[in-house]
This record gives sequence, structure tokens and C-alpha cells, in this order.
Amino acid sequence: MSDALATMLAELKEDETLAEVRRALDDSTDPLQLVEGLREGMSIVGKRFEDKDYFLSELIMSAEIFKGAIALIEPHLAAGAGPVKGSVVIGTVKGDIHDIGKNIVATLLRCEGFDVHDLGVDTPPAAFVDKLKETGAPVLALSGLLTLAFDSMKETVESVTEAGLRDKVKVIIGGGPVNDKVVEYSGADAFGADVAQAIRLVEEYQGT
Ligand code: B12
Repeated sequence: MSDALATMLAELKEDETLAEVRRALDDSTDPLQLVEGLREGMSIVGKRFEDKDYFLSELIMSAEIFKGAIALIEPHLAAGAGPVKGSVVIGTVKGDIHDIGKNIVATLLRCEGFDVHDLGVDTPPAAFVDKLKETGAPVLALSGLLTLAFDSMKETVESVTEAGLRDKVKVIIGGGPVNDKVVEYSGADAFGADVAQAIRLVEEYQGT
């Protein structure tokens, strides 16, 4: 089913994609499974863009369809009830404006009961540092999909260190191409490949 969803999105079939999401939600399909199916579709779009079968307009179109599908899924995600579990500062790093994955992570963390401070996209290191100081959050979550984002992640970690916060703040990173090598390069503590891993890391680093 999620393969079919991925294909519909990759083919930029907006009506079919949204209808399939509605149908799956009516069938009580796990919303996270749908998110992963959609993400797979975006990977196919990315591959086609790389192969020059798709151009920027298709990239933009896929993002619009994705956002429409997420708007349908969001009300089905369990809302966080009860006490706040902890806090996290999140944002897409300097030079990068990709925010679809970051927004999903932020939404799901809120649903899990975390106080999420989202700084948006193209976020300079100083803004992350200021927000960490203001909130005292023990976790900094950095998102980035461009190769150049790796340097911004590194710069951000350096700024956190220079501000004297590094021993109080765990830095987690994520976004399409991020892996262990980027963790090592940037000086972060860990990376998460999907929403579930992002939540697990934030929980672990809050001491919950
Ligand atoms: C949609 C898209 C766009 C949209 C973005 C819309 C938006 N509001 O975000 C638009 C059209 C604006 C765009 C623009 C560009 N894009 Co673009 N884009 C994509 C595409 C197709 C999908 C990205 C996406 O949303 N995926 C779906 C989400 C759900 O997945 P995700 O982000 O990986 O997030 C998941 C996990 O990674 C994780 N996660 C995410 N963040 C975090 C953070 C933490 C802390 C943790 C733990 C986990 C985590 O959880 C999420 C949910 O599972 C990718 C292809 C790809 N394979 O990724 C290219 C891609 C990233 N783009 C690319 C490029 C080149 C560009 C442009 C430079 C194009 C141009 N010529 O202008 C510009 C960049 C502008 C800039 N300065 O940032 C390249 C990057 C190549 C590179 N090596 O640098 C890619 C890889 C396409 C390609 N194959 O060439 N893009």
C-alpha cells in the first residue's frame, strides 16, 4: 500500500495521492506508515530530479502534494496529553530551506508531549545558541538535506561549544543524506533516519 502511495506521489498525481491517504486513514492505517510511504515517494522524485527527468517545478509540485497529504494525516496523530516531557530546539540549518522532514519531526515531538521550539529554515548558528540559552533545552535537533548543510551543522555545533553549552546540550541531526559520517564530521552526538528515531533520541537525551 505504501509502495502504491509512493508511486502516486512520485508521478505527481495529487488527487489520487490525497484520495489514497483519505482511504487509508478511513481504514485505520498507521499514520506513520503513510508518512514513510510519502517520504519514499519524495525520494523517487529526488532521484528523478538528479537524473534530470524532473525539474524544479516538479520538485515544488511534489512538496505541495506532500504538504496536502500531511495536512490530512496530522489530525490522526495522537495529540500529547499530560505533563510536558521536556524540551527541544529544532531548525533547518543555515543555507538550507528544506523543511518538510523537519516539520514532521517537530509535529510528532509535540504529539509526544515535548515543548518544541522551531526556528524554521535557513537558521544561523547564533539563533540556535540564543534559543538554547533562552529555553535551557537539553536537546538541539538540526535538520538539513543539502550537502552544504553538513558545514552549517558543524558550524552550529562549534557555536554551541563556544557559548559554553556543549556539555549541557545533546545535538542530534537528520535529513535525507545524513549518516554516521556526518555525525563525526559535524561533531553532533547522533543522527536519526526517521521520525521514530528522532523521538527515541530526544527521549533518551531528556533522560525520560
Ligand atoms: C521537496 C524538495 C525540495 C523542495 C523543498 C520544499 C520544502 N518546503 O521543504 C524545494 C522545491 C523548495 C527544493 C529546493 C531545492 N532543492 Co530540494 N529536494 C526536495 C526532495 C525531492 C524531497 C525532500 C523531502 O521533503 N523529503 C521528504 C521528507 C519527509 O524527508 P526528510 O527531509 O529526509 O525527513 C525525514 C528524515 O530525514 C528525518 N529527519 C528530517 N530532519 C530531521 C532532523 C533530525 C534532528 C532528525 C533526528 C531526523 C530528521 O525525519 C523525516 C521524516 O521521516 C529532495 C530529494 C530527497 N531525496 O530528499 C530534494 C533535494 C534535497 N533537493 C536538492 C536540491 C539540489 C535543491 C535545490 C538546490 C534546487 C535548486 N536548483 O534550486 C533547492 C535548495 C534550496 C535551498 N537553499 O535549500 C538535492 C540536494 C543535493 C545535494 N546533495 O545537496 C536533492 C537531494 C534532490 C537531488 N537528488 O538532487 N527541494
